[in-house]
Amino acid sequence: MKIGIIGLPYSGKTTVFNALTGASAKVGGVAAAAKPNISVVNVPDERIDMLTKMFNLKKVVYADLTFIDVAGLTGEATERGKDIIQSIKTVDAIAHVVRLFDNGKPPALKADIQNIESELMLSDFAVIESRLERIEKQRNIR
Ligand SMILES: Nc1nc2c(ncn2[C@@H]2O[C@H](COP(=O)(O)OP(=O)(O)O)[C@@H](O)[C@H]2O)c(=O)[nH]1
Ligand SMILES: [Mg+2]
Repeated sequence: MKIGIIGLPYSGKTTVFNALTGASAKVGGVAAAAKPNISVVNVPDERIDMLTKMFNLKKVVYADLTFIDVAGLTGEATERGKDIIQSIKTVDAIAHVVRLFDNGKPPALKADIQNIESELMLSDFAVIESRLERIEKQRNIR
């Protein structure tokens, strides 16, 4: 399963990514154009441990989770934002990190959530528009 971590810059995405995966990706002040951080972690499962023992298995395969920490969503629908949204199209779930700590600016929970959600909606809207255009073209050909 793949999980994409999104949120505004400096919201704590990479900090959450590091906490979840045990990685040590650079936090704070990472260039928006930076490549996404990707890490695959095993999901420990006592039931698998029990079965491994019970059947005396040599190889243990846990389920794994892939976390993708993307940099660069700004809450404004930019070309770069589109690329980033493209890169999370393949994920199974999106984890939206929202800043609740004071970093000089007080938290603005609602506005921050709305910013990112609008960006996602605009991106969906663009997909719908081009799909409608395509359907319209096909209809005219027939
Ligand atoms: N006080 C506080 N600082 C945090 C917290 N999470 C992240 N930070 C700091 O906020 C800055 C931005 O964090 P980062 O994970 O790089 O955010 P990103 O840009 O969304 O990836 C860094 O200096 C972090 O150390 C938190 O929960 N509390
Ligand atoms: Mg980051």
